[in-house]
Amino acid sequence: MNRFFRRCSVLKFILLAGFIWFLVFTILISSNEESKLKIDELKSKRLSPKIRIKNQPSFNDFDDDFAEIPRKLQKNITSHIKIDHTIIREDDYIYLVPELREDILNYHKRLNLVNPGHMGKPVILPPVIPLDIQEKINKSYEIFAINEFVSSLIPLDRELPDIRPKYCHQVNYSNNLPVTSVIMVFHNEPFSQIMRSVFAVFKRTPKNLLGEILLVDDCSTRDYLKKPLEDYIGKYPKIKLVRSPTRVGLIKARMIGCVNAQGPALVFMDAHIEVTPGWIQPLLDPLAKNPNASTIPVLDALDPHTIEYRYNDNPETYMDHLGFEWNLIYKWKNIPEWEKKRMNNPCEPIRTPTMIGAFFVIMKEFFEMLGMYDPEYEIWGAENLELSFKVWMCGGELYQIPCSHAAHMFRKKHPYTYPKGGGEVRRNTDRLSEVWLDEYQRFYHRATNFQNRNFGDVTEQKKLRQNLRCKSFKWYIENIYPDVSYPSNVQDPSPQQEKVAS
Ligand SMILES: [Mn+2]
Repeated sequence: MNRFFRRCSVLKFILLAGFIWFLVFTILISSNEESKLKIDELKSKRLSPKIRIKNQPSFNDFDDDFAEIPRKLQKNITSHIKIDHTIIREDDYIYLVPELREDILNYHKRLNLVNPGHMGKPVILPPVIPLDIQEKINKSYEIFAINEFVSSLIPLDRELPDIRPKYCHQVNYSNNLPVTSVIMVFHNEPFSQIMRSVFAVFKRTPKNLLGEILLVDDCSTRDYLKKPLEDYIGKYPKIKLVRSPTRVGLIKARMIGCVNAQGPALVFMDAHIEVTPGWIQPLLDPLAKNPNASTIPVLDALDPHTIEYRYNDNPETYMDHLGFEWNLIYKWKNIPEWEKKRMNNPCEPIRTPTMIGAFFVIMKEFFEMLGMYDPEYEIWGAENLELSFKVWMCGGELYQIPCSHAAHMFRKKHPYTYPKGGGEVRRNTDRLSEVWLDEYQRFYHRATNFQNRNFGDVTEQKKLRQNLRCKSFKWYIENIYPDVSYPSNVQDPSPQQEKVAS
């Protein structure tokens, strides 16, 4: 009898276990189906049939690549490449030097190139190019909107000039700089570009300051970003890879990065950026002094055709800072006179009203305290302004650092069509305005013809602002961004508009 019962319970157990397995399996399959559906849905929405073209490139479409190129680089600037550069102490900057593949060396020979891209110089191809190579170049533009073929010819850890102003070499930074997690989000970007961003960090970050490089894959579909990437970065224990199983966009992918990062400092940078010698210490120094500070470097540009590192080293014009216009899109601005007066020398951190989206540094704890980003923001846009307002209004400071330089790839075109026809950016700025602009919202409404657009629920964000006891937008405008420009027909935007920042 006893044995019978035991058998019975064994049978029950087997049946139950089987059932649970079946349940788990079904749930797994259906959730997978669901995520597939979402991606398909997104894909099908992305291009309306009218503009669907053959070989439609898949870009890092949440990104700011179509954003404005800094004004200092819009002018017809020729680059001045200096030869001298900081000597890298080997014991401080340890990384495995990436080797040039046999086929790459072969292209160098065929195209008569010697150390292409060295010191940030443009790669100039001969006037006559063999047909098979021309085809590769054409394909590069088709797929990536940059000359990825040329990019792949340049060593992944190429040398770059030290373009810091002279004064920067004499600055003593805190010897208590925080260890950093560098977070790079990518979606279907070229291998050479991602890895050159990674190696620039490796090569120019003292090993005691670099905790990890966290690559966040926002659901890339290209094969070279799957196992080949894993095999490649397997040699580098400091590189970690997190993959999002569904496409979540830059904003959420960065939050995934933050959650997975060790910190205590976080560097968020696009996966198409090259940092130059001495980049990190001046960015971390203000954070060592005030953990509620956030910093951005001076942003130079990578040329999409020649992969040249382009910069402006004229001390009169090489700095711009960032503001915004009333449609809540950011705008490069001249540094106001009072800010120049406040500084003791031209290389001090400059207070900037807003930050660039491509690159910033913040303490993990502060970023989390600010609620990271509004998680309802979609695709791209407004998140850099949101974080800027939060930093300034909720107890922090935001600085642009003249002694830190990095170049961002500004692509020539942005072929991406937003699933909602661009409505995403507007929806984001609608939310931004509703939560943070207070009585200044009327300028935004006027600038964007706001008439009851639906931007979803912002209760949580308003609650966060209240809980953090953030300052008013009036305070922000008067103290941080008094040089904001108002529409010409506005007589009296704010009674104290004339007040100059303290
Ligand atoms: Mn970018």
